[in-house]
Parts: sequence; structure tokens; C-alpha cells
Amino acid sequence: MRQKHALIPTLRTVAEAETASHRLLLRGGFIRQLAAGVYTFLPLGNRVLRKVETIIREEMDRIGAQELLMPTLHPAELWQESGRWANYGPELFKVTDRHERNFAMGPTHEEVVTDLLRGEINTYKKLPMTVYQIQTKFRDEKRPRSGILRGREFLMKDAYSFHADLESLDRMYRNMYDAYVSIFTRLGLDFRAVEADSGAMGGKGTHEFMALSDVGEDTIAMCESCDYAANVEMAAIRSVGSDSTGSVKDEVPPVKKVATPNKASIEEVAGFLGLPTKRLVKSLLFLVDGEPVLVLVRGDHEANDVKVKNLLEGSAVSMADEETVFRVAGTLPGFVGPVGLKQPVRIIADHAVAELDELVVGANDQDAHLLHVKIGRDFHVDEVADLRLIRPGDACPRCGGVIGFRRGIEVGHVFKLGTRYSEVMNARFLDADGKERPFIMGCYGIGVSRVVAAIAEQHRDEHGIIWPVAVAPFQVHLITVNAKNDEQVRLAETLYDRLRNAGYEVLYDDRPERAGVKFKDADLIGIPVRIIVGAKAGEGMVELTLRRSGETAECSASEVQRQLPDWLKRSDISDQR
Ligand code: 9G3
Repeated sequence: MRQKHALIPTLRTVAEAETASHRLLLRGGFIRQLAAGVYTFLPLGNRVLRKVETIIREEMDRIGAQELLMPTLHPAELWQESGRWANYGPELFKVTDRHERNFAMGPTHEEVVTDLLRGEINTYKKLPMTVYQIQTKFRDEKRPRSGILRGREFLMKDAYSFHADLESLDRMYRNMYDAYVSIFTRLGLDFRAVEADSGAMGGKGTHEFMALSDVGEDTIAMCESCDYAANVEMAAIRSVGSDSTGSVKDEVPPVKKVATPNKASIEEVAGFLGLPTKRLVKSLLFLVDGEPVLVLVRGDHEANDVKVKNLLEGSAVSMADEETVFRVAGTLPGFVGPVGLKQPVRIIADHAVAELDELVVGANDQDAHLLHVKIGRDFHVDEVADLRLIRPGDACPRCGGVIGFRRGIEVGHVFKLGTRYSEVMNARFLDADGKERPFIMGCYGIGVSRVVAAIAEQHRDEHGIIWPVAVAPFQVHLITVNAKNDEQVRLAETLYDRLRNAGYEVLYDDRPERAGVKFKDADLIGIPVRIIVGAKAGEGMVELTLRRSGETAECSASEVQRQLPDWLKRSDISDQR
């Protein structure tokens, strides 16, 4: 492509843009915003997007997934069948057609694909079957931000697999998992597959693929010694013994009530009583599907809402409002405790609480706490479980090593759905015994447009993006230092034709701009190998430069073609982490 007539509107500065990738994608002329969370991919951005898609298609086709293209306009009826029309709230874009019929603009396609398969497949002989698409999705995010990292209209590869039994689903899940490892490796991403929570999706078993980045919205608990990695929402706590407290006293003195005048926070009470926070216990009243449940965690720990929800199999889990706290405990949240509640509630305690010899808890009385409380003697615990949030420094649940926190951008997510959709939508097949059974399903997503931003986050310097060769908009950036110098232009034109005829993708900066401007733009655009045609054009000499390392070498124009394969390879090797 010749830059003189190309739509590559580079910018020296951009006003807003809190993340580097957003700033550089705007400045490099890759994207432009149309509305909040809605973006145009300009020619360079589009070329990167298409390369990402090609890599994804190759890996999907390799594992036998069949590509199709489903609509973005979904009849409301399908979403009503699955029960998601009402409960997905404002994030679900809804439109009405000229006949007043309601549609959802698809945020995902479980309903559509399940409807498709229930109409076309009814025998186990046709299973397993996996289909996928690369399609536009719509989600009315409350706060779209960071450019295409979290848009309201974005490109997703979503695959869906249909099985007669769980073993078959497990095989496809493994194949998809491995395909994702290949995809993200080929894309040049530094990523981790982490155990995740399947959330509202139901089903058992799910992994998120996280591109490590400080601008990532998710926090990953990662072990420094083994390859354990989990979304902090899911990270398990190493079992008993890791939280052993001080002396084991056979005799706990009777409960003693102490005044703790307006000391509501754990830190204030601990300070007032001259105790470490780990000797205190937080009593948190949750509402799980409307039922109050008292959760006890150690004062220096945080309750993990996702673990509470998963333990209680509750779909709606929230902290109880003050009115409920008053009704159940008769006091303010800071003084709630498990002893002397106004009404009996289910009490579940984290392992670390169960290991304490005695507890300091709220007295269920304004400005008072109880000392020397003993589980079993002074109150009954219904269940002891892993309910707390993992912390940096905790022991790895798998090997006991040290857990660290990293932030990540979720670029992929694979789920074992089971019959979550096929049951409710009556999508069934006849099994080998002639018995009708609901499809067992899996679903697998990659945020294709988000991946472009994740790559830009991980591959950049202060001058611009540095595209891995596999996704770069072009392989070679050919630049004349002085477009008015005949010798330079002649040599550049010759190289341009020769390289393109050899099958290379070449962006040729033929603009009559000052050299400084052309090099600044080249840094922003980030094409891996640069060929500079300058003063020595008359001698048939050019310069080769790697965008990533800045490595430069003179080379005769006739040698360029032989050298390129090695220079392209060096561009990526210098990036190996
Ligand atoms: C909605 C809206 C937003 C949503 C969903 C539904 C996320 C929704 C989860 C998934 C699960 C998988 C197939 C590809 C991989 C991910 N946001 N999810 O279901 F109505 Cl408004 O999309 N789907």
C-alpha cells in the first residue's frame, strides 16, 4: 500500500484515553471512536483484526469446529424461553421492528445456536458437533472504557459444542483449551489459563484466558512456584493448618462483654482491645435468594462473595441491608455477632475461624463486643467452608508455594455448560437406547477486537505499538528519506515492486514529508521491519531496521529479499519473554 493515498491519520497527541493501547491505537490511525464504546477499525486496524481472525479460524478448523454466521438480531421469544430476556437488565440491547416485534441485539448466542440445533439435529449419531462464528456482539456496558478493551459493539469468536455425554464434552473442552493455548501463543500474548467462576452461566468447570497486563480488570492469584493460576474470585485456600493461631488452650474462660464505644470497624475494635485483627471475627450478614445467612471470617481476611454464592448455590447473593441487619441482629453491622441473635439464621464459618481457640465477636448490642466466645459452647456453626478471598503471600492451594497477584485482560473464556440451555429450550436428541435426552453443551469465546488492544498493551514502547509479525498490518515498512530525490524514489519503487511480487506485505511511505515525520509515524504504526532508502541509494545501499530492538544494518538493495526472512524472525525472537 502507498501511504500517500492511504487512510492512516496518525496523531501526535490524543486528549482522553486512559490506557496506553487506546492512546496508541488512536494515534497510530488504527481506530476512531463513533460513539461511547463504538469504534471504527481504519485500514491498519482492520488488517490486524483480519490477521487475528485468520489465526483463530485456522485453530478452530483444525479441531473440527464448523464456521457459520448467526444473526445479530434475536427474536425476544428465544430469550424469553431461556429466561434471560427479563433478567439481563439494561446491558441487553433491545430493539423493536416496524411491526412492534421485540428483538435483542445479540450479546452472545447460546439461545440462537440451541434453537438452531434443536431444529436440525435429533440423533446421537450426529454428535458431537461444534460450530463457531466470528460475529459482532452488543452489550450496553454502563461504563464503556479503554477503547476497544471494553466496547459496547465488539467482535467475538464464539463456539458452541453439542454432545451426547459428558466424556465427549470433556474431550472437546480439552481440545478447545489446547487450541486457545495455540492461538494466544501465535498471537504473541503473554497469557495464563486460570480457573474461573462460571457465574450466571451455570454449568460446571470453566477457564478464563488472561493476557497479563496492569490495565486488566481481573485479578489473578498466581503461584510463584507451580503453574497454579485462578481468578481471585475462585482461588481456593490451602487446606487446614495454614491459619493455625497461637496457643491451644484447653480451657476457655466464660464469655465476657466489653464496651467498645462507637468502635465499629475491625481495626478500631482490635486497637481498642489491644488485639491483632486476626484474633477478631467479622460477622457478615448476607442475603442469599432473600434468606439471611451469617458468614464468619477472621478479622484480617475478606469474605469472598462468589464462594458464598457457590457454596449456597444461591443465584442472588448480596450483603444484607441495614434494616435486615437490625431485624436479625438488633444492632448496626459493626456490632453483629453469632451469639444472641434476634432470630435464628444459618451460620457458616471460614476454616480460619474454626481454627481459632476463642473468638472476639460483636455483641449484637450497640457499642459492645464479646470476648472468649467458643464455637460449640456459645453458638452453633452450621457449616465450616472455604469462604475467604485469597491474599498475596497466602500458601498456594496446590503446592504450598507463595501466591502473588497479577492483573489480567480476559481474552478468552471456555465453559462446560451442561444442559443449562438445552433443558429449558427442549433441545433434545435420541440416544443409542432410543431415549430422548437434552444436548450436553460447551461454549467457548474469544474477544477478537479486545485481543487487538491486549496485544497493543503488551507490545509497545513510548514511541508506539510494536506488532508481532503474525498480526502486523504489514511485514515491511519501506521509507524514502527524501521523496523528492529521484535516486531514492527509483530504488524504492524497484524494491516495492520486487518485494510485493515476492509475496511480502509492504507499506510504502512515498509521502513528500520530512524524514522526521515519516520516522515518527513509522514508530507509531509499528511494522516489524523497516527499509530506509536514503543518501546511499545511489550506491544501491539501504538500511534495514527492526522496530522492536532498533537493530540496524546496511544492506545492498539486491540483498534485501534474501535477508528479510531472517530479519522478520529476529523481530519476534527479540520479543521472547
Ligand atoms: C447477556 C448480556 C451480557 C452477557 C451475557 C448475556 C456475558 C452472557 C456470558 C457469556 C458466556 C459465553 C459464548 C461465548 C463465550 C462466553 N455477558 N455473558 O451470557 F444477555 Cl447483555 O457470553 N457465551
